[in-house]
Amino acid sequence: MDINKVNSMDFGEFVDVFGNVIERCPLIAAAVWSQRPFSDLDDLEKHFFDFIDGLPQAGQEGILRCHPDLAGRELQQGTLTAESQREQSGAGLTSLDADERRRLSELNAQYRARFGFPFVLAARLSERSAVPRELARRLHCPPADELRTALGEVKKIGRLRLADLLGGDPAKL
Ligand code: 2AL
Repeated sequence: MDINKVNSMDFGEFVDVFGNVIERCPLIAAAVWSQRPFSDLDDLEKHFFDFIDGLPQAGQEGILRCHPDLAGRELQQGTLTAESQREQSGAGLTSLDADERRRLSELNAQYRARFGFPFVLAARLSERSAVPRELARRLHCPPADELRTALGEVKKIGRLRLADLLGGDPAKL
C-alpha cells in the first residue's frame, strides 16, 4: 500500500486499517486521520507516536493497560487481536510448557502489582526464553523509567504493524 492510497482513505477506512497499530486504541488512529496528508511511512508513524508522547501520564498508562499479557489468559482463551496472536505465536509463546506458563504468569502478576499496568514487550523482537528474563529484570526498574521503557515497546510494536501494512522497512528499531 503506498502513501497516496493512505491519504485518500476516508475516516472509516483509515480507522479500519490502522485502528490496531496501537493495540486496542482505535482512538489514536481516529485522531491521526485528521492530520493527513502524510508524506511517507515515517511521517505517518510520527503522528501516532507524537499523539502518545503528548498524552498525560494517565493516558499513557491507559495505552499500556489496553495490551494483553504475554502468554496470558487471552492467549489461552483465543481472544487476542489478530496482530497480537501473530506476535505472541511468532515469539513461541503459544508453545510454552506448564512450568514456563506458570512462571510467566507469576512474573506478569508481580509486574502488574508493582507498576499498575501490564508488562509490555515487542514479542516479535524477542525469543521465548528472553521474555521471562527481561520481565524479571524490568520488575526492579524505577517506575518512571519503566513507563518510558514500556511506551518504547508500544512504539516498536506499532512500527512493525505499520510496516506490515505499508510494506516499509522496520529496521530502525
Ligand atoms: C504484546 C502483544 O500483544 N504483542 C506484543 O508484541 N506484545 N503484549 C505485551 N503485553 O507485550
